[in-house]
Amino acid sequence: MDQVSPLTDVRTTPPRVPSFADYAPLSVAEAPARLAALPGIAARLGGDPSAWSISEVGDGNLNFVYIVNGPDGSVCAKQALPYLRLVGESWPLPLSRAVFEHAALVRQAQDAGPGLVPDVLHFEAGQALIVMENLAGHVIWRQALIDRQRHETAAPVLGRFCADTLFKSSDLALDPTTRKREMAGFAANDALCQISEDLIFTDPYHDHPGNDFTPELAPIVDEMRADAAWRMAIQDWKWAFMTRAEALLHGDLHSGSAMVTPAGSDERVRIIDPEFAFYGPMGFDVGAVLANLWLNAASQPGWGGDWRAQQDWVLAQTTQMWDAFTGRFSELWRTARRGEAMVDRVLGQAGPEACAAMLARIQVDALGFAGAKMTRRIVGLAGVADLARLEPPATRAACEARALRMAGHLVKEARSIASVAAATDMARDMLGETQ
Ligand code: SR1
Ligand code: MG
Repeated sequence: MDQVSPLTDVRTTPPRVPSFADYAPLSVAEAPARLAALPGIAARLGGDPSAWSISEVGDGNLNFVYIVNGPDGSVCAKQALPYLRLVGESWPLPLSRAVFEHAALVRQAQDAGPGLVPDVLHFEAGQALIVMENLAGHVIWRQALIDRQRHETAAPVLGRFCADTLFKSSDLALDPTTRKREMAGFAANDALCQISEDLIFTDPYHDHPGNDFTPELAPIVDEMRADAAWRMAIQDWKWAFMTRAEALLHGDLHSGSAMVTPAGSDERVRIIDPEFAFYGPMGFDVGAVLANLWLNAASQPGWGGDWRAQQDWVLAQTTQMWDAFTGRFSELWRTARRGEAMVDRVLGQAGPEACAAMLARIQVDALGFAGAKMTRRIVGLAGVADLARLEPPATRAACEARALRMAGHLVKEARSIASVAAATDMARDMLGETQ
């Protein structure tokens, strides 16, 4: 048997939402004094708090993030706000998302092994505050991809991360009572689930004020909305997202949720920001990684230069990711299947066949969700920089149109695509300049 650590020890207490009666948002001015009062943080930073440098660096859509540097070290303090940073106070959002993010980080650290998610140094539930190690020297993978840096390990690491975290939080690995308590605990992250339900599966498909697409794309968006098969398929994927509580998902596993050190022999990959964590279909996280690679591949003609070579490299990462996922999932199936689903006392010799069948189902889901996620980033609120930064708009729209057509094929035809490699071949055909 695989020497995995006991799978239930970080799961004795499902996430619970505390009172936020004493919540007070951090500010650059107040943060040193408040952080100095936290156990271990002052010692890690060293020196006098008045000498610490602090900057707010959050570039995500939801939260404030402070980097604090002292003479002996640095930390990253992430605090949820009672609203969505991207939009402002007119879009309230519960502070409880920090509780689910912390709970997910703890579980991922155990399930995926050391060094893949940031170490949590301090968690203050009532302040919606997570103090973590500062990932100095890392950059967001999305930016690295835009800069055409080639991190050979990022996609395989993400594939393995998905296998470890999804398998080990599911009924394949956990006892049924623990799994159900976990699912119930994370079900209270409903506000963030609803963001995904709206932004991914609903808003892009009708005239919603939050949508944000390149005006030149309007005729293709109209075509999409007129396509009954597309509308029915996306609602089927929404149904799957809302009802199939298979495993604890990261929930927002795009290329902006991974950080990398400079490409090369000792490159490192970290997975961050699981505030959308909840129990959902395994293929959702896998599909998110595929989608963001395909979106970057779609942007390549727009960035010019030797775009074909870079597109080929990016496309190769999708099969690398999938192969790493299936390889590790199959290994865990053989060595760490201690749950009450898919038991050998019933499967007998059919275990490997059952594993292949489950991976085939996850593949279908991953392809369908990938199409859904590509569409939302092109048509809906919160686009991706890979495409959004392309100029002029006509160039951007050409790349986005190709990506949207591919997305439609994935959403509608996921069941008839033979493999991730076949989808990648389709991407090579559909995302080239001549289409
Ligand atoms: C309204 S928040 C927009 C998006 O940012 C996050 O990264 C999630 O993907 C969310 O849908
Ligand atoms: Mg995020």
